[in-house]
Amino acid sequence: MQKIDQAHKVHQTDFTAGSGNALQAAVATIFGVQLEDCPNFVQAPEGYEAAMQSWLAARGWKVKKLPLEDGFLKKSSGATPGDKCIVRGTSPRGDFGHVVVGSIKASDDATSEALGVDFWHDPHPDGTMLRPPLVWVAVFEPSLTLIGHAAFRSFRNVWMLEELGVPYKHIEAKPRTAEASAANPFGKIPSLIDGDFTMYESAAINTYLGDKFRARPGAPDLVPIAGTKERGRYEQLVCCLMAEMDAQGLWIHRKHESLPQMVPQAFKAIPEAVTVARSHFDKVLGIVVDDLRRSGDYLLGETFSAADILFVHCLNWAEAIGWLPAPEFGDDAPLLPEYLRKCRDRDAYKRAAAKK
Ligand SMILES: N[C@@H](CCC(=O)N[C@@H](CS)C(=O)NCC(=O)O)C(=O)O
Repeated sequence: MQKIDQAHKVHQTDFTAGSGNALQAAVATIFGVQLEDCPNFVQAPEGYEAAMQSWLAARGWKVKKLPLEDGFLKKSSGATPGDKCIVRGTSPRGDFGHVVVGSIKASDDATSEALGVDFWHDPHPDGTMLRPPLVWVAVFEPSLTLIGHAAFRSFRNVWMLEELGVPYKHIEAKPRTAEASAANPFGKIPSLIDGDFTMYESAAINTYLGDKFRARPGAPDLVPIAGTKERGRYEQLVCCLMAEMDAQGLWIHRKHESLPQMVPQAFKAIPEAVTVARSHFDKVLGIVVDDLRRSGDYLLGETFSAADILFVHCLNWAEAIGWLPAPEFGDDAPLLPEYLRKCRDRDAYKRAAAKK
C-alpha cells in the first residue's frame, strides 16, 4: 500500500538499551523521510503510540498494532500481504525490546487463516534483526476511505485525492449498494469516511479535503483559505456548478432521458424538461466560460483548483451526453477545448480516469 522506496533504509543513532531510536528510524524508513524529519516517538510526553498517530494523521495515515501469536497474525486482522510493517520482538543484544521493519507475508497454504512476517530492515547497523518471541506488528493504513466508483460523480473526489497525493482506501461501490447506503442515507455515491466522521456530497468532500490537507508537506493548495475573497469566489463557483449546471442541467437529462431508458419502472421520460435543462446548461456554461476568460488559465486564476475539478467533471458529463460543444462557445471556441486539454493532461486526472 505504501509506495516504499526499496533503497531508503534509515539507521538509528541512539543505542540506549530499551529506549533508543529504532522506532523513529523504522518509521522514517517506511515513510521515505530522513531521521530528523520524523520525531523520536519514544520520548514524546504523550507516549509513542499517540505521538505516532498524530504525526501520521497529518500525512493521511493511521497505525494499527496487531498482536502476534507464535509469530503469526490472523487474516481477519485486515493486514495485507506485501505491506511494510514494524515488528516488535527482543533485541539480539540483550533482554530488552527492539523493533525492525518487516513485511506481511501470505501463507504458502492458501487455505490458512494465518499471515506471517518477513524481516526487511534492521535500524540497528549490526543487522541481526530480532529474537523471539515476536510480540506485535504495527501496520499502516490510510485514514481516509472513499466510497464510490470513479465512473460516477465520485470521479471528482478520486481526482482531488490524486492531486493532493494523500493515501486513501477506495471502495469502488456503485449507487444503492450496501456500501453506498451504509455511508449515505440517500444510498448515493460518493461518501468519505475519515475516522469516526462520515460525509457525502462530492463538492463538500473536496472542500473538506482541500482544507484538511492544506499544510501537508508537498500537497498543493486546491481550496482557498476560508474568509478570503478567493474563497468567496471559489464557493460561488462550486454552488453555481452544483446547483445550476449539475442539478438543473445534467441531472435533469439523466433523470428524464437516460435513466428512463434504463429503468423505466423508476424514472419517467419528460422530453420537455430535458429541453429546458439543456438550454439552462448552455446559459450557465456561457457564464462560467466568461468567468474563465476573465480569470486566466483556470477558474480561480493562474493556478488549478478544486473548482476546476468540478467544472471539468461536469464538462466530461456534458460531452458524454452530446451537450458539447454548446452554442454558447461562440467566439470562445478555442478557449474551452484548450482549458479541457490542459486539465485532462494532468497526471492526477489520468490516474483518476484509469479507475473509471
Ligand atoms: N449531489 C450529490 C449527488 C450524488 C448522486 O446523485 N450520485 C449518483 C451517482 S453519480 C447516485 O448515487 N445516484 C443514485 C440515486 O440517485 O439513487 C453529489 O454531488 O455527491
